Amino acid sequence: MRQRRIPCLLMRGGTSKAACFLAEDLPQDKDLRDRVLLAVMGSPDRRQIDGLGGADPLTSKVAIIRRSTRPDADVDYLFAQVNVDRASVDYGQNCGNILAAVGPFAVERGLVAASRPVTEVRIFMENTGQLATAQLATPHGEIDYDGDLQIDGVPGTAAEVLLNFSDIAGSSCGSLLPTGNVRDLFDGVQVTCIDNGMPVVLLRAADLGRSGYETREQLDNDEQLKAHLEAIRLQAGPRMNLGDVSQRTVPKMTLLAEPRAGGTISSRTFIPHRCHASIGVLGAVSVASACLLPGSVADGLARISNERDQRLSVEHPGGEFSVLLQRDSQHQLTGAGLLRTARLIFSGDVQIPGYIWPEQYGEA
Ligand code: NQM
Repeated sequence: MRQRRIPCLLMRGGTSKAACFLAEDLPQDKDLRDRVLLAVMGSPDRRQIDGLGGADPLTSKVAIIRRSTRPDADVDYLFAQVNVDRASVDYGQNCGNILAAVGPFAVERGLVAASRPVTEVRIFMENTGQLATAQLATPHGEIDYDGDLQIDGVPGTAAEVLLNFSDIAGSSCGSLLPTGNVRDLFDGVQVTCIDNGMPVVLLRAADLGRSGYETREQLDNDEQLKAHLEAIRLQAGPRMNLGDVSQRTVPKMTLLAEPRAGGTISSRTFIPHRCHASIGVLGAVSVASACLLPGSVADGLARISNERDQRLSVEHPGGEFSVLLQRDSQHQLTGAGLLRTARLIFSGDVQIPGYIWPEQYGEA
């Protein structure tokens, strides 16, 4: 059977990597599209030997982008988390790291014209129905990927991509504190359930008998801890208005401890079953937001000052992640900004076996 070729840009966005597609190049039938995306990544397979995926949730990602019909956006971005070892594709979460690649993709593919010296791309994030803006360096009327910004978790330096979010509270759960409480008790452990862009359950590492400074590998091998976290997650999910989360990638689980590298707080995040090498973008925004909430489980661990616009540094296994949180005069959160980098790694066609997308289905 004839193989299909689908135009694809392989891009790094922040500390993650994704195959990026124009929506019109993928099948419009959702089930068929999912089978195609599984074939793109080589899932289900622990090693993803037969696809582009890197055998890690952070490199088994897809961005589907189209020109927006909304007056307040230039492009629509649908994020897909392709499971590594299960035949499923999850659209129930957003991804702020891959968001950093969406602006460059839009310019590369001609969806947005570059202006000099900076191009702003307004992005509608379809997974959560919210807006973000990305500012890109385009000094010569095209994307300049080279620059001086170093972000922890990525070797070398690159041009900065400034991401801004105005209203992301309750992105998936409907409100910032979806259980209605700043603290809840599950299995005898105090947690804070929060959604400021990403649903996260926060726990004090010490309450689980851990330091919170363990390496990613140590935590990934800690089966007892992972079973305990999953038991709490399954109880927290419905209370966070996420329903049964046994097959979902949200909420994420984050262990907190006092900062020990001059930051605001120390974190270890499970996404949700493997420990993150660093921390997700919107996950970090949720963690930083909890640091400002009196009574949260971060209260007492976080080192904060009390200004209105604040830079909070979330320490993670690979360094730190800085989030700028904006608050109004009543100290309510009004927005968040942060810096990422992106890289166009490869531009070409990904080949899909004919038996996955047979000819009778026609073109995209
Ligand atoms: O929280 C991983 C990542 C992410 C998501 C995850 C992200 C975010 O690091 O916005 O960026 O939490 O599954 O790419």
